[in-house]
Amino acid sequence: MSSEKSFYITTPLYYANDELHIGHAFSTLAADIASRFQRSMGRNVHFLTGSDEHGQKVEQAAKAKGLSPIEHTDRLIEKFKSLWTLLDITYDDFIRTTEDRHKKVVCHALNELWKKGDIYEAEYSGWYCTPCERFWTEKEVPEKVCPDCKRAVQEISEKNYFFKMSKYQQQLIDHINNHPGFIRPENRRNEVLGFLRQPLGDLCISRPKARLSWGIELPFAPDYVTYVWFDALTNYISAVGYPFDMEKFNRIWPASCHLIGKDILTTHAVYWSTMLMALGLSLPECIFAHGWWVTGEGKMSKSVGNIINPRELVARYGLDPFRFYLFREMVFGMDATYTEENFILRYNADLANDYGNLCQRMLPMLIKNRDGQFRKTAPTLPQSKEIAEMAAAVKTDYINAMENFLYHDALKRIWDLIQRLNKYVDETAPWKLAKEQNWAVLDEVFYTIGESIRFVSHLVEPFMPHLAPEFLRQIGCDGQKVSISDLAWGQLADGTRCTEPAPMFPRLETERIQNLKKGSKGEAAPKAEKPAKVAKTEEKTAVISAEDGLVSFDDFLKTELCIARIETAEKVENADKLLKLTVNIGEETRTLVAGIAAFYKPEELPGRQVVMVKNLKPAKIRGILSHGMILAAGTEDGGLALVSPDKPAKTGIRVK
Ligand code: ME8
Repeated sequence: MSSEKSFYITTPLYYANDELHIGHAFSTLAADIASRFQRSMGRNVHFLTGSDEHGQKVEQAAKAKGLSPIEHTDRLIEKFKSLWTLLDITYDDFIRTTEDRHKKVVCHALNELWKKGDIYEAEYSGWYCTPCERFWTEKEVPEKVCPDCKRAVQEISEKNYFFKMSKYQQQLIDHINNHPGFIRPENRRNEVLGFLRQPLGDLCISRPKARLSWGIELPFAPDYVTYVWFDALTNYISAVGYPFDMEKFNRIWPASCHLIGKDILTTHAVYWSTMLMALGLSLPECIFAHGWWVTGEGKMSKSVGNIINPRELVARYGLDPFRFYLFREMVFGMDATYTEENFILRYNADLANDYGNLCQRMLPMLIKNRDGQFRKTAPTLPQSKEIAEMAAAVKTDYINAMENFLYHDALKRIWDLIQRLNKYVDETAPWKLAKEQNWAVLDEVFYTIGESIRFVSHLVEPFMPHLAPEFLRQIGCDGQKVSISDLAWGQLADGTRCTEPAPMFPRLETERIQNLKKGSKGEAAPKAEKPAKVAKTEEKTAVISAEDGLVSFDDFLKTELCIARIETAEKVENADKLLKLTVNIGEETRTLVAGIAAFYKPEELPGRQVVMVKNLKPAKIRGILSHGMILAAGTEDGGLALVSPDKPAKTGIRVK
């Protein structure tokens, strides 16, 4: 076994209270994609996932089904694992918090902190939220509802055990400041630093058995069980040998990345980090908190009834398109809105048209004219040289993006190459070259295309582990394994013979989109439903205001409007009214600053289509080069409504 430090990646341990949905699938797929990528770079990978099985939520779910908690979790865990098999998740270990190997480490950690005086006993009264299993202070709950889940909280007074979290506050702040990559993305890092500006309280880590019995007993107080978060977080070390197999532990720990959703950032960045400090262990290299998948009704949750079931999507569209879609659509770190229409549009555009079509168009022509053989030639056409150079640049950008969990950027760069390649086919017109029997140039064109398909397929494999090898098979590189770090232009061997292409991504019927729309609850209705009045917003540079008097028709035509799709949105520092947006307008991505922060939260915006003025001179706003304006109008009630198409339009298309 190699003694090299492993790339150790973890997912959250999902609560074993209910079945999993695409949000959970997304986190686990993200860890799977990172693992596959790192393995292809030649690193040892340790990928951990599992289940969080103690606590009130699980106890209540079991009770509702008339089962004991362990009967309930045993059943549910089979479903978790079968979903991971369906999604082809290549995890190395699955830890359950009910396993002995975990429980004894939790007891060890509790004992260590107790002996050290970092856990103490005290009378406590506070406001308790049962579903979230946490206490709030008087000040935090002025309305007596939980700030997280909005349900009623109850006042409870009891003796409990506390972890001296406050003792590590400054050490944690210093660590975050000294390790810029520790909490990612940057907005989450700022959020944690903001949270740490307030004095940090101590953490109640016990629950009296009288109230909750389903948990790990405190080794020094048998009437209590451990708080579910203290229990669950410890999994990241209990699963890799701490403290009983330190040889293994030292090979794997610290984690390269705890991949989590933004909902559990505080527990990881603050509770877990201070627990590790108290135990004298190193902190993970990175905690990456991604955004949420939301639907028209907000974050997915059982109680809202807007759950998207990953099994259904895989059954309908296939595993690889499902994996691809989630990471192409979401800017990792931001929220994204799931709609099936969007899925179909993406599938048809990126997979059926761009990637799938290349083989479909080219390979029959290669078989007909050149006996299916790629003949290796040095690039002579300027476009062939450009593509060879672009492939190398895309690989560098891709590796950089993947090392930093920027999946969206990685896929975007691959698709830049695919789109360039489709253009190359149009420019070089191989069908004409064949007619003219210009074999030398035709061979060069086919080689460039074949080599690019090979290149792209290797890069895309972590996302599409089944279809990418199928593309390789079709171009005659069946079973080819190349470490991404070794991937280089020109490795497609002379004389490689392609096979008859099989359709890879049959176009999805747009009829289904029509049906979805008819059946939909007006999701695609215009956003500006309230009667809009023309209003001037304060940041005139950022949001266009239509109050500047009359213009001639010719003047109006000078303004080029287009459909822009918002990719990311974030607050502009020290500017309450401004949001920095990146928008996709088809052939390019633009950055612009919009004065809409008082009306829209950044997380509500990604995925929305808006109308944008395209041909506006760029302007610097708060140091950011803003290139474009989005249209909005004031509403009767003093709000602001963004102008959007009333059904999904082609991104980038001119508005006439
Ligand atoms: O919090 N979009 O478990 P959990 C994206 N047991 N990701 C989502 C999502 C959504 N709509 N919904 C859920 C717990 N997730 C604890 C964790 S860790 C030691 C203990 C993903 O079952 C995301 O990763 O509520 C989120 O953080 C996690 O599921 C919450 O899973």
